[in-house]
Amino acid sequence: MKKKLTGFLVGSMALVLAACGGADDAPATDEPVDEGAATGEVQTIRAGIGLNSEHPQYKGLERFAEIVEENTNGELVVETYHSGQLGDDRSMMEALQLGSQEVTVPSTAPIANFVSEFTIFDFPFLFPSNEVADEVLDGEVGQQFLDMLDDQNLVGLAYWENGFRNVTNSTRAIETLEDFDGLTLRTMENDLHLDAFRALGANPTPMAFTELFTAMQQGTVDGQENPNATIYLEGYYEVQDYVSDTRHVYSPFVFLMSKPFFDSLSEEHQQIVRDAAIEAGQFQRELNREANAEYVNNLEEEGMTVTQISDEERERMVEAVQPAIEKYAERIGEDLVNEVYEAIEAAQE
Ligand code: TK8
Repeated sequence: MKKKLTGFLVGSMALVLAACGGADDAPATDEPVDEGAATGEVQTIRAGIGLNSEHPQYKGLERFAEIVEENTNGELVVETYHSGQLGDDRSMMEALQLGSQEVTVPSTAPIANFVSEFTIFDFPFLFPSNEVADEVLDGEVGQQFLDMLDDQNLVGLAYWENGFRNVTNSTRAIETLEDFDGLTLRTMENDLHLDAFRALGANPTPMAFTELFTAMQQGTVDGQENPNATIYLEGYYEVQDYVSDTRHVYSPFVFLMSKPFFDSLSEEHQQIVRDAAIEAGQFQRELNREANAEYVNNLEEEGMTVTQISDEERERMVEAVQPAIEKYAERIGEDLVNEVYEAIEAAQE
């Protein structure tokens, strides 16, 4: 296990360095609308996220709503909520389990508190590019993880994209491994993120996304880590001075639906919401990649110091987090971990 993981990680590090974003160019498909007889009953889908209405994640949610309402002739109505109006990721997932909310789209990190195998998607430096992530997540391996959600009263319909995460802080530019020393960084509520940032020398503290801006504003934390689109659109440049291009984790979003609600739908409507989540996800991924690539310039214009991480320093970070990765790889199980790594290698051939 140790040899394979180290070998793979160092090997893929070279790919991480060569990684470049790319728009997912899979064309959106326009399923023919089945003019089936309306049952007359209207069911409402309450769809909530933590990011604000400017973020590509919300644009994706609006696209989902359009497709579903059109293809069900209004038999399904989607109410969209943003900025944590319905709660934080964990509380919205619990609401889906209870049936008091129908859709949310969290990052994989908080999902790992419900299905621990999802931790693997937050292994630092796991995915070398957006394209490889798409191929693995949208393939058999990704579906295998979505199937694990059923036991948690959740239905995983599709993977969307949060993106490559970068570190911001208000203390110093992060250019070397040593620059992490002692920084109090907010992390998502995920044990691997805590262990990984401790291994980098930081002082991580888990926190719901909805509390993050205030914590930075009040100096409770020195910094946080998120993709550029979130850093810019949530206005973190108002309370953070430095952003470093660490790209330390590629974060998938998972489009979740309450299983009690999904099971209450007709087979036709189940297929419509599944297809809509996939089609809206392809739209969201494209918007998200454009935003993550573009907004780094906006952050500089807003006064942030943007720092690149050298090949040598990123390699040192990869090595520093290896023990944390191995600890969780043991917990997840060698077979499943190897399946993911082999799918990533196959996607690069
Ligand atoms: C938004 C979160 C956010 C995530 C985080 O609800 O918690 O930092 O990256 O996108 O899911």
